Amino acid sequence: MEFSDPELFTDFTSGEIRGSAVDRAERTLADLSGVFADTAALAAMAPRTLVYRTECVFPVAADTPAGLFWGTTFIEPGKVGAEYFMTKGHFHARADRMEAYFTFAGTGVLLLMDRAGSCRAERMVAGSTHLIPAYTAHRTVNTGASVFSFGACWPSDAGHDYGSIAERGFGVRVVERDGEPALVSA
Ligand code: M6P
Ligand code: ZN
Repeated sequence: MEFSDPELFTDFTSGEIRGSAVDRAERTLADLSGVFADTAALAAMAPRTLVYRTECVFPVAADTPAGLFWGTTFIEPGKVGAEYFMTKGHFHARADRMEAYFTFAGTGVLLLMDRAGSCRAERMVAGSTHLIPAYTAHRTVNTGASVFSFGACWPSDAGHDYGSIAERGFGVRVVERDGEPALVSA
């Protein structure tokens, strides 16, 4: 028997994942309609502006029970009006599934919303580790001036429910006020 080399590497300063099976995806402003509050500011921006990208590893098919997915999300610095760039955000389609987030670089906020619409906002800084409970929507926000990156590990049968947030909205937004991030009820 011989030692084998690892198939995947994660650069813990940036979150970049290296390996043959890395799936890359991008979300531009055009992919995020309905996400940002200031539609006039949005209309003045280039629709192809990159908001975030993901590098993910899917070792099993989606919906496989008891498998794990792994990935990094990189959110660009930027705002639409006063509102910082952020992810679409989702509940899990199998809503009882948890997820782990851990920050590599930059500064951000993890917004959490339970099924009753009650919200929390946790600061994310390098090394911060966030165990997202079941039945809890999650969205991440880049509140800094550089790329904000964080890792994620979630069950392969969790799925994404974007529809509930599209219908009900997220109960809190993160905006810049006097040069600082501030929370406002939505
Ligand atoms: C993390 C994980 C992924 C998610 C991604 C972007 O990497 O939670 O499942 O897809 O963030 O978030 P969203 O899907 O809400 O745009
Ligand atoms: Zn999730």
